[in-house]
Amino acid sequence: MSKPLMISPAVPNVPWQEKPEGIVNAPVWRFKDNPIIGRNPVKNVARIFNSAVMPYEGKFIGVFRGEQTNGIPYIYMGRSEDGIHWDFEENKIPFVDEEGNSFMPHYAYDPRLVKVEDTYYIIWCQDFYGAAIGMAKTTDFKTFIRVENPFLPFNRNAVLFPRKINGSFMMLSRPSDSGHTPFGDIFVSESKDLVYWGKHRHVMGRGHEWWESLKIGGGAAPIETSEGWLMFYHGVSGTCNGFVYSIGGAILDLENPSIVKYRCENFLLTPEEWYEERGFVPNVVFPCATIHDPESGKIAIYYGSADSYVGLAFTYFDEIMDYIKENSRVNENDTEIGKR
Ligand code: BMA
Repeated sequence: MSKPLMISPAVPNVPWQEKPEGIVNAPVWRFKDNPIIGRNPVKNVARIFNSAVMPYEGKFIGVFRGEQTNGIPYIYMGRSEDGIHWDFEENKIPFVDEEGNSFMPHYAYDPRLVKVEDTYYIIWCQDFYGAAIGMAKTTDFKTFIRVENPFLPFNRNAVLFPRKINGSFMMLSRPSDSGHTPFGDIFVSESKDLVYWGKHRHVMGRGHEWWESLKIGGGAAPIETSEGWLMFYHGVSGTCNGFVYSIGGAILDLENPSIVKYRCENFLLTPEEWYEERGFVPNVVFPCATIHDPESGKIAIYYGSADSYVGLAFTYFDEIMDYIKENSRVNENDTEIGKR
């Protein structure tokens, strides 16, 4: 069988550290200098976590969930030369409406950042009479124009695919409640114009496996490959001491991403290190972005840890594809088209 190919622009400077000796049977390893973003990283922000980054003009740019010292989350911009050391803007991203008037959400968290064609989209969770998906677009990271809220409340964990599929924007999301949501599956919706969304389809249900048996949600923007969309997502287990968030991996059908081709039954990363187990919310690893390069096969995964820090983990494309396929266990409702 021929090797799968990653289909995305070259990024020769993916932040990187080789796999340490002694890590056996685990395709994802942590950066040894984690966390890469510590507490009180910028004026009036106590913690940055659950944030998304991407390559930009030979360097890196990102949108960061900053928990302000008044406890309210908002989105801040950051820039980096190497994807590891970040400088943040002191001011929140100044969202405007189509007419250029200030249009700030009440709060905003868990941003994802995705480039589709020539435009960068930020997708986050905000208040829309309850938790719902917010969205904005920019072409220059100076003007950020809000796009009208795509979905009804309640919803979280939305992320766009990095290209249109059969002429439509595609977005993953996780319908929820407005609280801590003790349930949740991943769905996909499509739109020709980012205004009207439809053809909502079920992608994946919470798993058989305990680490993702309570709820799951989209994470990083899916990576296009010759075998389907490689998706890093989060899966949650409910324990007697609260939720535990782990990172999972799946491969979705290229033309019909509501069909799951492979789904790894093992978590790829689960809280183990102090910065994942100890913090504002213990036991959380929450992926929001990858930086990846088709030539070297390097994939750097950015994840929030313990709602307090940002961590970085790595994998090789061939290794993660093989691991997901070798350990795949798909449910009946994963492999169906998802329109009942
Ligand atoms: C979810 C979201 C995430 C957070 C997680 C753990 O509901 O709010 O931002 O990381 O809970 O607290």
